[in-house]
Amino acid sequence: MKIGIVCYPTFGGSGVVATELGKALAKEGHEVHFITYKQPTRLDFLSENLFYHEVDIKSYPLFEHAPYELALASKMVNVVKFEELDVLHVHYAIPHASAAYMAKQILKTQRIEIPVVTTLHGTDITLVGKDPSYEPVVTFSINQSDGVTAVSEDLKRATYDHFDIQNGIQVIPNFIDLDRFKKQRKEHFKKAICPDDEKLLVHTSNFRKVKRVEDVIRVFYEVRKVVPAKLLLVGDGPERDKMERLCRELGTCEDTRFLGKLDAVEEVLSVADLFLIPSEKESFGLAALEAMACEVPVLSSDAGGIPELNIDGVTGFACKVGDIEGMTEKALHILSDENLPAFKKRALARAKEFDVSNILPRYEEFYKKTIDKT
Ligand code: GMT
Repeated sequence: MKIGIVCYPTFGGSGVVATELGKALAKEGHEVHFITYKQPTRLDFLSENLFYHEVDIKSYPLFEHAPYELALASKMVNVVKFEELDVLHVHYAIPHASAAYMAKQILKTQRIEIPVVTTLHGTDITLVGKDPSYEPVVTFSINQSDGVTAVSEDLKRATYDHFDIQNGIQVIPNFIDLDRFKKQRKEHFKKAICPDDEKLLVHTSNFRKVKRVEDVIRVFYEVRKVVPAKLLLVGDGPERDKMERLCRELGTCEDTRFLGKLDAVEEVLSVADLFLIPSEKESFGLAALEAMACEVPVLSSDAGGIPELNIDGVTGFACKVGDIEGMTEKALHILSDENLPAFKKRALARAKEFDVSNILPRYEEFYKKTIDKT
């Protein structure tokens, strides 16, 4: 097939999933065309089947905000037409699904039919999408898509709860490339961070409020009172300064490191003993899956779709949002020398169920079904 993929090209989970999907489809022999405003972060290798089309966003003194959606729709029209695409797959509804709708209507006037698949990723529904400033357009463009997928059962439910949706939604969970995300031998790295064999806790995120990084630091503060431990915080975002101040207030700075944005997050995960993801909302929790693939148990909140991935009491624990006391107790349970090896083993076993080789055929089948009915 010839597949167009539209996504955010940055570090966000939806862009990562879209890029990894495109790379995996290209490896299977499909021709994949990325349409984004800059080269996707994870689009890091050359393949004869991979193409990248940059959206040109023209500015003009009259515009306070350049009309990205129009530039994107115009680029979609051109790429679909000249590359003769079979399907357009847009990741994250805002504004990709409505731009795709516009492109589809323009192409119709030129007698070109292009099926549009929209994948809902999370905040496009649970946070931003349901805001009255976007809701009518999100509802309309989901209903107008030829196929809709969501990354968890919880997100599918939330979509029907928050929007007036007549379309069917198929759940296709996120996936992981186990050839890349696997435990690597990094003993020297572990020794440098944990010279006295301390337990290593890790959190990775975009440091937005919804991630509740504060809970990570507070749980660590409590855990460290009982077992010697270190904390690595990977990523960057609006809450980072506040979190650095919190570490100073609690006096945990010497055992905490803020690493900023990292490409090779799997190297850090390879030496971790526990991954923390206490989010307020989380449709899937790709970061947790990356940790599990590197044999790291997960201490999460029970928000959104996380419990569909992190099985409570098996691969880690899923506690109530904000329950610092409960999370501390569970963290100490996992980190005990007698429990840790079994949790690590079960985390990896669970991650294997989400290997790209299991999920990719579900997207291929979904594309075929959507093309056939259009
Ligand atoms: O988590 C974010 O803020 C980024 C966001 C995105 O769209 O890039 O992530 C969402 O999509 C990921 C990939 O499907 C999911 O793993 C995340 O759980 C989801 N985030 C939220 O629902 C908050």
